[in-house]
Amino acid sequence: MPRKIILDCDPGHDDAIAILLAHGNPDIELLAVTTVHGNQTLEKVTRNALAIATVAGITGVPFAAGATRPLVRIAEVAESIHGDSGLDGPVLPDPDIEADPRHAVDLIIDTIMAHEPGEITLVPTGALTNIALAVRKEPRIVERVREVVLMGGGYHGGNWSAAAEFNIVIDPEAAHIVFNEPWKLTMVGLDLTHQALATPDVVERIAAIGTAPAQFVVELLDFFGTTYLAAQGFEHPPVHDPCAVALVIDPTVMEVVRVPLDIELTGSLTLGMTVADFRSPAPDSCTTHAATKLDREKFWSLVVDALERIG
Ligand code: PIR
Ligand code: CA
Repeated sequence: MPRKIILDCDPGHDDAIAILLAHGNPDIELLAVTTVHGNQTLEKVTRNALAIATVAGITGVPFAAGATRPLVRIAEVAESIHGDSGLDGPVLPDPDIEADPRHAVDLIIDTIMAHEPGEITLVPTGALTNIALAVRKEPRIVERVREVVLMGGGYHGGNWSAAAEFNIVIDPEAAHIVFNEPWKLTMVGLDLTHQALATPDVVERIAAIGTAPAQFVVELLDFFGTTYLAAQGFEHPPVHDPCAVALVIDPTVMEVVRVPLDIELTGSLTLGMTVADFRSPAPDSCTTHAATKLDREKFWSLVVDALERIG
């Protein structure tokens, strides 16, 4: 049985690859794609999501726009990394599908409540605003989802401040809500995703596929590599968001530890830090987990295989 997921994202170069991985992998059933402010404005990332659906030939999956800004803070975008469109690099097609008229929060709630308990996995790869709003609007989703596997945070440090990662720090109050609910939650954070570097051999494997979606990914990675070098000094760009999808597909693609996690809301230097308590053993009540070590070969094979299937 394929794993049913809702992908809540802010495309975004790596979000785009996460959508393609979810669509192209036969062990994933993509139930909905929802968008949230983040890498760019909600309007731009939603348009990007629809353009990605067009590139990949995704039909019959609702795409719905969600929160335009964080719960408390002023909206912040990652233009230095993702460019003015949020998905700079390749020429984006005019979308051939329209956004679902429902708000993302309602689509998330309705989809979860219409399925059996334990059926749906939430995969957030952007700020957690939509997920936090959904929890507050319909708290029963917490016991109904199978698990939350998210890209965000990191126990070693940040990329948007010394202590905090972008998806968490742009809406730390939302992250605090999501991390403190008693559902199974796995943080696929920077500790893990900085091992998923798109090195030249990986880009060559993708280029060799020779299809339009694969070429689209090559162009995404080319732009992402340039900005990641200029803005963050990375020789090769880390491809964060598909890592969360990969963990849902294959639990052996990374090592995960059960560890208490919480979100710092008051520190002047540490706002949005995902604080991990590695004093062991974790208490029985602990339902949070953190990804630690990636099997790079398995991961990139999943990405390449999915792109080969999309054709
Ligand atoms: C990536 C992102 C934001 C900022 C930088 N510097 C790099 C986006 C990615 O889409 C990913 O979900 C997460 N936020 C990584 O911090
Ligand atoms: Ca993202």
